[in-house]
Amino acid sequence: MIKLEKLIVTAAVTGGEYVSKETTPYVPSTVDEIVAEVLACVEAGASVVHLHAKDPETGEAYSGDPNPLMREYVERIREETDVIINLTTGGGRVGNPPEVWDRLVEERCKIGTEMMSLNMGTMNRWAEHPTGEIFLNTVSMLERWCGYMVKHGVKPEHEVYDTGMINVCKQIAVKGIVPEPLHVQFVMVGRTGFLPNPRMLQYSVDLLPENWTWSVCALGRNQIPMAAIATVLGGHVRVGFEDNVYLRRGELARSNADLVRKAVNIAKELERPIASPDEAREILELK
Ligand code: KMH
Ligand code: ZN
Repeated sequence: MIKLEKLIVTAAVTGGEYVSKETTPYVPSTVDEIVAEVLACVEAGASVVHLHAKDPETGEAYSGDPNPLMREYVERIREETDVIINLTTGGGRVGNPPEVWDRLVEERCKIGTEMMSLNMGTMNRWAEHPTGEIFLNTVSMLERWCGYMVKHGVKPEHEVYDTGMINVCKQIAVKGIVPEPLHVQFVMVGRTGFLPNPRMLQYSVDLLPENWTWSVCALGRNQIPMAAIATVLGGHVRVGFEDNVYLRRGELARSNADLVRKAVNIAKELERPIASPDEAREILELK
């Protein structure tokens, strides 16, 4: 039986280290641009927005302490809308050595975000990245960061790139570090992670405990097709510039809201209703 729970659409509007004005001139970069883009995505049907801190001039990942900028995003967005905010922990590391990451993450838990991404394992990077060729997310880091999030009432969004990371999520749950049900996002990046295809998704969903919620984030031209499959299977979806800047082959999307509209229109054709931010809070059991 396909669960017809309302669909949570997440818009990853800013992108991290891989998205700048070089990638697309449409990436929101100043506080005003980011707030406007968030409002456009909410209008289009997004109930969660995922944010990284951006250099206002270049649209590159902000280098230095990202928390003051993220606090400004949160405060400005809160003045305008009740969308769920989901701040990154994978980004925000440029110019910040590992020994300060714990402090930055714990501080970030206290600036009003309801969710934060948490990458459930260390990975090789295939593309040039300002923080080097290893994406460091050790188990001890994850356990500490989950602790901060639980302490400050922030729901982790467990970013899972392969089936091994599903086991890490289960360990986190078994050890009582994060209360169940967990929320998992299958990040179908190809390369060193999940191949973006229906069989891989179904196999991975079947490995999750029944009551956990899950979402799909796929890159480039796979973003919308995998969102469609997740919509049919009863999962939730993430779209937006962080993972894909194209509206269709060869045409840049002028706004993240265009990508939100694509996902929403597919859901409507499939008669899968769209969750409001408050309905999403209920589904995700946000405090
Ligand atoms: N960049 C995405 C594939 C994070 O920001 O911590 C996953 C992500 C992780 O958004
Ligand atoms: Zn991110």
